[in-house]
Parts: sequence; structure tokens; C-alpha cells
Amino acid sequence: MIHQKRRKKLLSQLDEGALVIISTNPEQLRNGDVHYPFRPHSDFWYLTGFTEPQAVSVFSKDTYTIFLRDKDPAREIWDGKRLGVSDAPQVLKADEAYSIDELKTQLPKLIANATDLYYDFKPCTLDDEIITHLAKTQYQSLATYVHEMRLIKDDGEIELMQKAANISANAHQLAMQKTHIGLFEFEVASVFDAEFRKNNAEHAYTPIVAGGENACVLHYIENNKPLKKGELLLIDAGCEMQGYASDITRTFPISGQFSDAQKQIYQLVLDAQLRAIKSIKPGEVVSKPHQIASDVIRKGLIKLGLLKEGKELSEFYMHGTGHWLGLDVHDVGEYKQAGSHREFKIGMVTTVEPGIYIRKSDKINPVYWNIGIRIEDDVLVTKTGNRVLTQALVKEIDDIELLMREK
Ligand SMILES: [Mn+2]
Repeated sequence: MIHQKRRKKLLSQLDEGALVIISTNPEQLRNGDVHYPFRPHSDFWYLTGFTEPQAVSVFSKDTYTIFLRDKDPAREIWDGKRLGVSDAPQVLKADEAYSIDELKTQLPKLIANATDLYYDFKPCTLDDEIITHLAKTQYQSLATYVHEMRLIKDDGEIELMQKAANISANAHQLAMQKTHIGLFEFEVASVFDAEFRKNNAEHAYTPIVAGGENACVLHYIENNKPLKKGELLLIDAGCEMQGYASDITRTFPISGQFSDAQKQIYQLVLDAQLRAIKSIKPGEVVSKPHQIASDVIRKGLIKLGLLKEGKELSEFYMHGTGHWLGLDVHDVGEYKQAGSHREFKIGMVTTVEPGIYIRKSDKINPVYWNIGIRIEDDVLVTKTGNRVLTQALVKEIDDIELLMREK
């Protein structure tokens, strides 16, 4: 069982008498007695494979104990089945299982023999009394160790991420084909809702479906405006498959044909993205893709007369070129080590997502107004360089126009 292996690997990096205490996310109320759909904490999920709320896992080299919700026939009629204490040891490969209600009495006993405690405070199932108890004991943070492990994906994780990437890429293609003047952004967004659910996946984050000037608002999620002639549509949407995220952005003309000005800016972003992706390989510094993408965009904008030599690029390109991807869409793992950028390693997955955003301004030729373009793919670092997990989805100008003509 992969989770057992991960716990073992984690413990092998800690002191001999180490005891790890890790809890999952709390449930969140939406309103009244209605909760948001529950999503386990990624670190907890990674180490236990357990997806129910109100659970705490405690383990050392010698023993693994899990605290979870009791079976409750009355509650289960309303909220669904629970694993329960008696089946937990076998299903979760634990030595002992207790009701979460027993945490208070059992935890001090488990802690008593440990020489080093590892725990991260976050809003969790551990109640104040336990926190108080822990506070009397010295403990260290666990997060860095788990996050370094999560940064390097194993074969099973890569397989899930490829599945997520395929579902998202297909949904983007369908959305491009469905798009036409007069639709509302939410009608295009509904393609992703349907495609993700159809594949037993869900949104990894709130999708951005931004027509025209809305694309210049980086985290636009209202998704409620009509699509207009002559404008571009930027879609940033990706699904989560058994916990693993994909993250894709495409930008395309609502009418199916780019204007000349749109083509110029689009090709510049695409060149920047392709060059940045090409730089990704084991041993290259992780800051390289951003450095390359920024250089390409800066030079291109100067050539088009949109940026003056020596001026800040951030007026048009104000975000980074990528982030780690995994159980979290902005995944864990440091970008720097001892103050300097670290190097890419086999098994890391990063997004590559340069963009150019041109707002209305007296200083800019109106043909460029309200052009907001971002192109984003998910890239796995491999032995020989990299593999683009989202390769299946078109992004060349001709390919996009052809796809939209043939719908
Ligand atoms: Mn992203």
C-alpha cells in the first residue's frame, strides 16, 4: 500500500523515536446546517489515503494509530456510510483504531513514549485541550518533510495527473467548439462542469471564463457576461482526479478567427511559453522558465512598440510563469533552497503559463485594447527533459482556427 510506504519513508528521515501527529481538514459550513463538499487535507490524504472528515493519524516506527468517526446508523442515513472503528485497521493498514472521541484520553499515552514529536498546527479536529497538552511538549514541524516528498511524484501520481490532464484538455477542446458570439461565459463554463462530472472528476479550482476585457482581471470568476464579436475568450480551468489537479489555460477568438493585433500578441505569448517549456530539464534552475518567458515577452512588446526600452514589464505581465502542481493546484514544495533557486528534478510537475494583458489606455493603439492572453500547460520533468501532460490540446493559431471552423 502506497500510503504505508510513504509513512515509512517519512519516518526514515526523522529521529529514531519520532511520533507524527497529523489531522485532516475541518468541515466548513456554507450556511445553516449545510456544509461545503468535504475535501481532505492534502498532507493527511497523501499519508493515509483516508478521505473522511474528523480524523487524526498518529504513527511512529513501531505503531500506527488512527482516530476516526464512529459508525452512526442514524447519521449515515443522512450523510452516507462511514468506515468506522472496527474496519479501520484492516482497510487503512493501522495497528489500532479509536473513536475520535477517545483522542483526548489516548493521545497522551501515545505521546508518553515518544522522544520527538512532529505536528503542524492548523485548524483541525484536535480540540483545545489536546493543543494545550501538545504545547507543554516540545514539537517540530512536519510540513517541510511531507512537502518535499509531495514535490516528487511517483508513477501512480503521474498516472492520475495524466488522467486529470486528459479530461481537462478534452473539456477545453469541447468548449472551443461550443463557443460562439452571443453565448454567456457561464454557458461555456458549463461544458467543464459536465465534462468533469461525467468523468468522476471535479474542478481543481474555480474556473475563469473571461471574455474580452475580463481576461485582464487575473482572477475573474464572475463568468456571467455575454461573449462579443471581435473579442477573445480566456479560459483557465482544470479538473481534480482522485485528489490530483490539472491546470490549463487557453485563449481563443470568440468568432473563431484572430484579428491581426490579437495574432501578434498571441504568437508572442506562445513563443514565450514554448521556449520556457523547452528549458525544463533535470538540473536546470527552476527560475529559468520565467526568465526566458519574460525576456521573450519584453523583446516582443518593445518590437511592437507597446513597451519602451527600460520600462517595467509588469504593466503587461504581472505574474509568475508557473507553480508546482499536484494534490494542491498551487502545490507545496519550496522554490528556493538556502536562498537560491533550486534545480528541477525528475518527477516534479510545474505549470508554464506566461501571459500578456493590455488594458485600455491613451498610450496604446486601440487595436490592442482589452487583449488578455494566457497559455498554460502542465509539464512533468523526465530523465531526458520533460513531458507536457496537456500536450493533446491545440494552441497554435492555425490549429485553433481550424478546430473552431470544423465544429
Ligand atoms: Mn496555474
